[in-house]
Amino acid sequence: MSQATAAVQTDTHAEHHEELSFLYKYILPVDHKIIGMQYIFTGMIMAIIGGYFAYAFRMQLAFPGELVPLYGLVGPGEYNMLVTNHGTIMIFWVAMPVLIAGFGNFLIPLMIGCDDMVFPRLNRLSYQIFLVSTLVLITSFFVAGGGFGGAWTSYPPLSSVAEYSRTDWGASLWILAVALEFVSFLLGGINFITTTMNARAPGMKWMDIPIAVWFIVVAVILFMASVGPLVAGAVMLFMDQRLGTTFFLPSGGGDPLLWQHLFWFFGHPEVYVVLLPTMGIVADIISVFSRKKLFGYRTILYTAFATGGLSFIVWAHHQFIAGIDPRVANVFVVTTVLISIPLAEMMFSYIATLYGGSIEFKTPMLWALSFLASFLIGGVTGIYLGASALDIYFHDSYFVLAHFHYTFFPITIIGMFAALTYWFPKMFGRMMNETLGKIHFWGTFVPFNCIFLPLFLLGLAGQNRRVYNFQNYPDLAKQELQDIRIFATVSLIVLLLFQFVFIYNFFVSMFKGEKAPNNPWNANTLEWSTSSPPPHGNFKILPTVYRSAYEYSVPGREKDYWPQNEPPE
Ligand SMILES: [Cu+2]
Repeated sequence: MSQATAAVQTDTHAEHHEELSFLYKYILPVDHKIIGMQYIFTGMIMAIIGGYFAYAFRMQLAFPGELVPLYGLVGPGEYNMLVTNHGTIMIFWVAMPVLIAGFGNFLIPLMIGCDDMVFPRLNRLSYQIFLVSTLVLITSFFVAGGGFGGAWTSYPPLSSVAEYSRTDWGASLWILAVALEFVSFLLGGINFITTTMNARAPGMKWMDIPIAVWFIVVAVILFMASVGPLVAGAVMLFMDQRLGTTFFLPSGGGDPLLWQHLFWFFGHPEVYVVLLPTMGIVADIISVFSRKKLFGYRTILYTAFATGGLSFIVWAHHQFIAGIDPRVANVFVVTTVLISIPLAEMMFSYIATLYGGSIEFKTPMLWALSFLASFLIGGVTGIYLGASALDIYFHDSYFVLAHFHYTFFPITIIGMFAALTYWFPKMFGRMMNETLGKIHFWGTFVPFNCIFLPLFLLGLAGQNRRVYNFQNYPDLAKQELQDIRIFATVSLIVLLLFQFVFIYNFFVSMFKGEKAPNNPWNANTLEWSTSSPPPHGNFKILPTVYRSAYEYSVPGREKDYWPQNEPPE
C-alpha cells in the first residue's frame, strides 16, 4: 500500500475514534467488541444459574428427600423443572450466546481485519432481543405453578397439556423465551455471514479466513437452515397449550411424533451449531501453542461442510424406539455412522498439527487438549447410540446422559474457557494469572470426569433418566448404585467450588493483571496485530493481507509469527 492510500484510509477511518459517553459505550453500544462481551457476560451469569440447578437436582439424587443446602426441598415437580431448565439454559443461554454470538461478535471483525460488523445497529438489536428472551425465561421460574418441567426436548403430550407438565404459564413463557432467543440469533447470523462475505481485509481470500471465523459462519448457516421447522413447531405447541388446538395430541387427531421430527430436525444440527465454533477456537489455539501451521486447513474446512450437510439427515436416530419403521431406522443408522467419518478426519488433523510441534502447555492449550480428549469419548459413545439395535437398550438411560455430557461439556464449558483464557489479553489488555488458570483447569477437568464416567456405569446397570428418586425402584435402590450417585454429586460440588478460582482470576486480572502486549502468544492472525485491547474501530490503519496465516507459519522461526499484514520484502 502506498503512503497516499494509507493516509486516505486513516482519514476516513478516524471518524470511528470519537469518545462515547458511558451510555453509548457500554449500555447501548454498536461496537462489536462490547456487544460480544455483553453476550459473554450474560452467558456466564446464566451458566451460574444452570450450574446451581444442576447442584440442586444432583443433591436430590444423592440424598433423596433431604433438604438441599442453599436451595430447599426438591419435590418431583421441582426436580423436573430443574432438569428441564438446566438443559435449556446450558444449551440456549450459555453455549449459543458465548460461543456463537459472544466470540463471533468479538472475533469476526478483528480476525478478518475490518472495523465493525456491517450492520452495527442490527447487532445491538440482536443482543437486546436476546436480553429480553433471558428475562422472559427467568420470569418463567417465578410464575404461579413454577417453571416448565417438560424436559428441554419438550415432547408433547407432556408439554402441550398444562396439567401434565405441572405448569401453566411456565411452559408458555418457556416457549416464548426460546422463540425470542431464536429470533435474536437469526438476526445476529445475518450480520456474521454478511460481514465475513463483504468486509474482509483487502487481500484476504476465502481460503485465508481463520478457521475460528469459518466455523462460526458455517455454524450460523446450519442454524438458519435448521431452525425454521422448530419455530413453526413452537408456534403450534403454543397454540395447543393456549388455544386448544391439537396439532400434537392424538385425542384430537394430532400426532406427538410430528413434534419429535420437528424438534430433532433442528436438534441434531444444533449439536454442530455449537460444536463447530469450539472446534474452530481449538484449531487456532492448537496451531499457536504447538508453533505449527494447522495440518490440512482445506481438509478441515471441507470436512466441516460435509459434517454440516450430513447433520441434516441423521435426526431420527433420536427416535429409534419412538415407533418409527425399523427400515427407516436403518437408513439413519447408516447416516449417523457416516457423520463420524468427517469428524474423525478433523480429529486426525488436529492431532497431526500437534505431532512434532514444540508444544507449550499454557492454560488455553490445556483447555484445547482436554477438549480433544473428552470430546473423543463423547463421539465414540455416540456411535454405540447411533446403532438402532443397541439403542433399544441404551435409550433414555444414563448412558445417553453421560454421552451427551461428554459432548456438550467439552463444547460449552471447555470451549468457553479455552476461548476466554486465550483472548482475555486482547479483550481486556491484561494477562490472566497462569498458576490460577492451571489450578482452575485441573479443578474442573478432573471432577468433570469423576461426575460423568461413573454415569456410563449407571446407564449400563439400567438406570433411567428423569427419575427424581431411585429409592422408589427396588432394582435401582441398591447401595452400590447409590454410592456412585453420591460420588458424582460430590464431584460436581468440587467442580463448582473450583469455579470461584476462575471468577477471582477473571475479575482480578481484568483490573490488576500484568499489562498484555499486542501479541502475547506469538500468534499470526490479524487480531493480534492491533493493540490490546483494540481501539474503537479496531485498527489504526485497516490491514491489508499479503499472505495467508495458514501457509506461512513455520515451526521454530520466531520471525514467522509476525502479523500477516506486513508487505513482503
Ligand atoms: Cu443427534
